[in-house]
Amino acid sequence: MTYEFYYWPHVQGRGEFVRLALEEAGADYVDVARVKGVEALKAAMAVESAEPPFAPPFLRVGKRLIGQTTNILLFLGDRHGLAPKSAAGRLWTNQIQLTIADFSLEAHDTHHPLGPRLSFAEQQAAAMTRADWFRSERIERFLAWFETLLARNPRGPGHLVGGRLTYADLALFQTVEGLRYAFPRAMARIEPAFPLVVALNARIAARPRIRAYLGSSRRIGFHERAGLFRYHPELDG
Ligand SMILES: N[C@@H](CCC(=O)N[C@@H](CS)C(=O)NCC(=O)O)C(=O)O
Repeated sequence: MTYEFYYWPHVQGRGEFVRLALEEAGADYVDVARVKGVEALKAAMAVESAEPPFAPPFLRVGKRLIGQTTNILLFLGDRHGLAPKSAAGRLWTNQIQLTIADFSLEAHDTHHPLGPRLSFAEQQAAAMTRADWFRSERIERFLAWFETLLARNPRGPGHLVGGRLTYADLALFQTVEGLRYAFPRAMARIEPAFPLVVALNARIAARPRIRAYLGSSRRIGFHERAGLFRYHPELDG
């Protein structure tokens, strides 16, 4: 079965968490808007359904449209062995993923603290205040939590959950990569204190399917003006 994945073309955004899971799973999928254009995405959203998604990303599985990034990952985790099988393990992985969603939204809010209707220039003063807090407190608070999970994992520090890769490992990888892109100076200062997170990142990047994906044209690059993680030198430091 071929999944149809729907997200804004040319943007990593939240869609990238799903793309990474699809790629690691070796799933058969079409990134619809990248192939057919954004109109195909809008058309899928406009279809009358009793269960329409609120916003991209969403995944078509047969007749079903599954929305919300974390919910899509819950589904893919079960289907493709990217999550534990037990209810407790699935819940814990979901909890970690929701925290990654919080973290990446806070990263987004550094460049657009007043929302997407105003340009960066129009909200630069607020962005600098928000970014200062993010850099001085929030990055460390989140990374310390992930470092603790790795250190306390009864199956060892190789993964966030249990002894095998989960979608949460992939999502943390994407988040750390995004932070390195958006806050290179801050991350160079902060990340050495979190060696288990750094080591996990390196292992994810070296996984054969992930390495192949990152080197392919399917991987959209980070961008200064699009996505959750954007580089503005004024916000780094
Ligand atoms: N919590 C949702 C957020 C979805 C979301 O905000 N999608 C953005 C793109 S990343 C969008 O297109 N939003 C349109 C809107 O909110 O009207 C998720 O994780 O999927």
